[in-house]
Amino acid sequence: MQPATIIGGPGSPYARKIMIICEFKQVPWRCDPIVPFQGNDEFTRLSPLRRIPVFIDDQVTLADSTAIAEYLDERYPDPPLFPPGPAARAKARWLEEFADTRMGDVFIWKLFNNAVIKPGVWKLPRDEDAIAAALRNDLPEVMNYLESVAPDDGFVCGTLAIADIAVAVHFANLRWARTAVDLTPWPKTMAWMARVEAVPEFAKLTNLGTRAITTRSADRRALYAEMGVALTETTLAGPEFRKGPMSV
Ligand SMILES: N[C@@H](CCC(=O)N[C@@H](CS)C(=O)NCC(=O)O)C(=O)O
Repeated sequence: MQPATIIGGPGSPYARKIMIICEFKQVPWRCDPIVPFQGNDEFTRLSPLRRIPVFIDDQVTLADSTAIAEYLDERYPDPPLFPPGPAARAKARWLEEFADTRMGDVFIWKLFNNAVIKPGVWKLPRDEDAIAAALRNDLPEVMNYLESVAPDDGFVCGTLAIADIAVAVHFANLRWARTAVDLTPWPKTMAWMARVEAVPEFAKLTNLGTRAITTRSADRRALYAEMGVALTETTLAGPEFRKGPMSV
């Protein structure tokens, strides 16, 4: 099978979610590890919202991690990403939506963006006031909700499912934001996250993301080779960084 292409690097929780799912389902993949702001006109054509990940294989071009995950699960049903039964499947979808939307807003846009993207991409200062406000006003609400649904053991819908992956990917970005947040008030959630992050396919991609975001861009090709991740022959990175619809 020709490897599928994932456009977007492992620093993005949404791109990493798709890489983990491909590993989980043993779907061969290669990537063009761009950040969305680097995308050229061809990237805009493939991803009209200028977001990563984009997933391309012999049958589809998709630019949303939820649509990609559902496609991968239908095309490669084993091992399943969704639990059996309508109620459990609905719960998995709802938690994925909560993770993509509310956790994305708080963990990525209010925290990772102000701590890492602003200095790293836009050469602006790290915004400590915005980070402190998000830690005070938003993060506890998200964590309280997760604590109310966190399982006492195992995974939230029984076996590992889309919900666990979609929630857990955000915690690496929170660590990479290097805030002084104390997560001990939410022990059930953190024990659940530790179980998800220990799944080998998950751990492999968290490690790749950690190494990629701490490696200079000139050295990243060598890093991907060392980690056994195939890259596309050409890249959709353009000559300058451009803001997308959600960028601030
Ligand atoms: N709902 C989308 C969200 C993807 C997303 O927001 N990706 C971020 C990177 S972590 C992005 O590309 N942002 C660029 C922008 O919004 O301008 C998904 O699940 O794929």
